[in-house]
Amino acid sequence: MRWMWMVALIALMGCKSENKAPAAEGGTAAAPSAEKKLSVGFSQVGAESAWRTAETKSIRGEAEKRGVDLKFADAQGKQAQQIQALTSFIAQKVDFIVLAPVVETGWEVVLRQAKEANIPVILVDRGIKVSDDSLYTTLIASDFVAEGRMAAEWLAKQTNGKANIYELQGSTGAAPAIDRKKGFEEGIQQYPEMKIVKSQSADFTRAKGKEVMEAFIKSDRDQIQAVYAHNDDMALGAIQALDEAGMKPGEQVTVISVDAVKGAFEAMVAGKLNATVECNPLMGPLVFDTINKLRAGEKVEKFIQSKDQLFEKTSAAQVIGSREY
Ligand code: GYE
Repeated sequence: MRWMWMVALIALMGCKSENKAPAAEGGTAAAPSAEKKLSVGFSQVGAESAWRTAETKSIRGEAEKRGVDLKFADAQGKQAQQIQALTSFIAQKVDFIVLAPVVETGWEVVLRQAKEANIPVILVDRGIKVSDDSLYTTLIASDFVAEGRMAAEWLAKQTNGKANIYELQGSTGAAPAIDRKKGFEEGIQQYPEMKIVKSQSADFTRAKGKEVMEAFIKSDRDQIQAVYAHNDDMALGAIQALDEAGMKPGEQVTVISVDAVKGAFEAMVAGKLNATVECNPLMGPLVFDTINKLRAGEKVEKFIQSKDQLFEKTSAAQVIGSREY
């Protein structure tokens, strides 16, 4: 009988040492012990768009599926609330932090605290600017510059390289707004008759998209030939404004945006949106696969890029049924 206790004890000692992986150093991470549920703190930007709510649903749904103790915090678009959430996650000694950073800068202090607490930080969908990139483990996102370029190339073909463009920018200081603008401007550079006549932030929301477009129509009605919106929600607001002004969006005015949410496909089927560049929000499986790799002590890429494609209204009716978000 006594020898049986001995075997159990040795086995227990064996599995204990197995769980302790090397400390966080950018590409790998400490693993929580076997009996403790994996705890993850997720700081989300807010719920400003259909895209954002799809991302939240994907990450929360996957956490539930995998039995993860997910602590979720919605920052309502405010960086201060995200910093508060991260500080609380650190105090709660979570195993991992998942952060969708509302803006690019201002994260050094809190990320240094997470690093000192040996908690790896995974960035989702938006990048940050830091002096020391070991302050986060990896970024899982799309290439926003490439999205902007894709939109520009499509619009150049559609308008034979000649258009007065009105741009609806995303939230000021946010990586997708900065990079989608940069990529688009690079893409139209070679077309001297493609001009961004006016450009203004509409905060990635439908309501602001409508408001800013109404102001563009009031001041420049007859000049408006094309609208480039950094996300579908703003484009849908702009389409409403153009419709109410009797300006036939999708025909008289060419409208292109980014995200490829369901609402955009409905607008394309209705002929009011011409094209949208996909940006996949269904990050849940990739986030937790990456966490599992890190728990197993595996290295992961610093940038894990999701692939995007452009959808046009000509094929929207065939595609809409298969869209997941
Ligand atoms: O395009 C937009 C959301 O960060 C990629 O944020 C995301 C963007 C997305 O508000 O709809």
